[in-house]
Amino acid sequence: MVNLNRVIKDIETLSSFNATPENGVTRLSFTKEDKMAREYIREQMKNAGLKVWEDGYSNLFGRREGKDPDAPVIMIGSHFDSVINGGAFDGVAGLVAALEVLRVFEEKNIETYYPIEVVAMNDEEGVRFGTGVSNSRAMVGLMDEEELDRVMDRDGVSLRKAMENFGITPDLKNAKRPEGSIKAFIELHIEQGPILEDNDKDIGLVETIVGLDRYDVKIKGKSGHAGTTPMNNRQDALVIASKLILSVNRIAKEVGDGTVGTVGEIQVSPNASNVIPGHVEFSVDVRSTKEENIKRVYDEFLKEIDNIKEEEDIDIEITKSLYVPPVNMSEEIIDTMEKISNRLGYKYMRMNSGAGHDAMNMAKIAETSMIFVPSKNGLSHHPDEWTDYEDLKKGIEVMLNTVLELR
Ligand code: HGY
Ligand code: MN
Ligand code: MN
Repeated sequence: MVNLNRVIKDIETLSSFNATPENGVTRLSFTKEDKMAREYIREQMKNAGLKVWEDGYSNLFGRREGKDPDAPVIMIGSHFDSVINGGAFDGVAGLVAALEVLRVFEEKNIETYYPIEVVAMNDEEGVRFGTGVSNSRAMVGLMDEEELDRVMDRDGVSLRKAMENFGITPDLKNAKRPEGSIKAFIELHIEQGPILEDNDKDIGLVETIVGLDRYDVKIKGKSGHAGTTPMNNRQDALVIASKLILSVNRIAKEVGDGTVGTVGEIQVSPNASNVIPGHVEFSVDVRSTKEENIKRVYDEFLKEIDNIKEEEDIDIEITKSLYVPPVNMSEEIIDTMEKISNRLGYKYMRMNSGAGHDAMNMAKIAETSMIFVPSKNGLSHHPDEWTDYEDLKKGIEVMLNTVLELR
């Protein structure tokens, strides 16, 4: 029933709304690429006969009524923002899958009991403002007015200003979904790792999504002349940052148990080859399926900072930018998807998600589950990110049948 040509056209068209066509996909939140993608998605929702609107955080919805218009909704969808120089499938594959499910229902005249809403989210990666999974946090009431003014992009534009410049008046009250209004949230997503491919499986049924702890570290040293300043008289912010960055890597390995720690973003100023770096700011991203592991990394990292402060005359500030605990998916829906995968003859496995997703917030207010489809060579957040369309089709069939069978 799934029309793969429509799916391919959507994915290829959305990847063209891109700030770096020469190097992967870059589509950050509330940018012109966001606007172009959003208009395309809105048009596809309208063509599918859906009622279309945006909420107070700019989540874009397409709704198809069911037998009982007052019943809670089954929400399906994903995000369409990207990282910098990322791939064409992260988020978009799940959004297009959800669109295709509703197009099939429309053309086959399939009536569901529950109303179904496709949601298109534009701030999951959090690359522009250094946060993440913002759309789902707005829906579950974990965004507040203070954050809209506090978080800034690299040009110092606040999230609120960016939304207003984009033509949106943020209304978090409107974006927060009433208790009990969502029966289930199902998100199809590329696995972004090698497990399905290594185990020759078609479908991944996610049991637990890792907890995600993100913090920013600011180091204030003293800039100076690279040639005339003696080595024993320096407050080199980049040397201190380097020690701390290496400690993130060491501590995550020491904690082990699948814990990961990454420093992916760094800014050095004045960032000139003949000037001692006076100021450095970098991100820390820590994940584990166990909260205690995430806490251990943070505690050990704080000790590292204290040791350095004792030895060096330097100012080090650490601020939390995002924390989402590990979350388990709905056993009931996983069970349904296992039966459907068996019936369709698809090889599946239960697994955890090392990537964060909006599903980890939606699980706070609805029965939530994720369907993974294989990533070629386990690659993601990379221009060569790829999922074979026949594999994606299997994931969409599982999603379609799950939506039909949810009671
Ligand atoms: O960072 C993540 O895990 C996701 O891709 N946003
Ligand atoms: Mn994603
Ligand atoms: Mn991603």
